[in-house]
Amino acid sequence: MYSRKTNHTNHARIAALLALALVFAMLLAACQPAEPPNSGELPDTGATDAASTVEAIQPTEASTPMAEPTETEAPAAEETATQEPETTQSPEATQALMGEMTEVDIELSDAELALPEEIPAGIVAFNYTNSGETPRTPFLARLNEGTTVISFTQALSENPDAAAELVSFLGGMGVNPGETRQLIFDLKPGSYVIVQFAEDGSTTTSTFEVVESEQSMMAPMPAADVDVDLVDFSFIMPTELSAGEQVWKVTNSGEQWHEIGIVSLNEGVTLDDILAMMQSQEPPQGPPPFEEIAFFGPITPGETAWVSMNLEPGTYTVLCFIPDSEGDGAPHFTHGMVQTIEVTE
Ligand SMILES: [Cu+2]
Repeated sequence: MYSRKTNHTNHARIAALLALALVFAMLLAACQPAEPPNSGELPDTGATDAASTVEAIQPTEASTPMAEPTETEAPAAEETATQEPETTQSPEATQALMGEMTEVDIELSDAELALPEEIPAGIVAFNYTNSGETPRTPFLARLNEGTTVISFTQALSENPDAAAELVSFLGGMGVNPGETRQLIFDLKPGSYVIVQFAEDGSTTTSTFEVVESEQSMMAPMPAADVDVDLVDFSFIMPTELSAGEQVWKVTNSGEQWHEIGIVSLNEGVTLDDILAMMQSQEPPQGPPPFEEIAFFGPITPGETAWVSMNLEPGTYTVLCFIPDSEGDGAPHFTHGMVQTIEVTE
């Protein structure tokens, strides 16, 4: 099995990953999804044919189960739209032409993020750049109906359990120093927050409004190289992938929140070792059990995101660390939400 060299400087990154898992273990303990799954149905523009794209990249994997487009029968949730007759577009949200997706460049830092006040609804790309010294993970969430930015930030500082019930998470991604990562979402009108958890336990919340815009709603869905369907409890995705820049279309078709942790297990490490490490109260001893390669999540049921991945050739383990909020509270990977993937040139 492919294994990277043990690198003790990875301790901090692994601590950060586990801290995230623990943060969300805390957030989600005994906490059911705050809303019934929203309709995951997205406008069918006919522009995206993910299945044939993947088939073209991996002709031998044509029989791999692919994610089906999510269609739930639940009525679409009431939108918390602030319906304004005129859309005042911030100069920071770049929307070049009619029908093109909006792009927002975001410089990650400890301070509140510089964001446009308003972003047009529809397909929006967030280009996160980390010019700092430490890895960062900005989490995007939509405030549920009746939640204000003030009530959310208050809840976050007083009772994270309560705060988690006030939002729908669209997903965050680990961004290493020097990297720019793109995340694309299909945003409904409403109030949004980007939350960052610092290693000292403090949080930074940055806000923006998504407003209706017929122009941006016409943007087609991005093309995807890989379809990933998150269900309770497994990853429905190809097991053989191509190295290099790939767009993963990630949909949560389950009933619980999910996330994607991509790690390289060190030799001899088992899932039981990772579980024991997560449940241990002791500071980590010895070499870390794995190297964190990439992270995306958490994502609320019914939501879809397009995630830019850039994997080197190798064997990786894909894990969901979110605790089973309906069952025993153990991380989803202990219930089967774990998969080995082979990445080749
Ligand atoms: Cu999960």
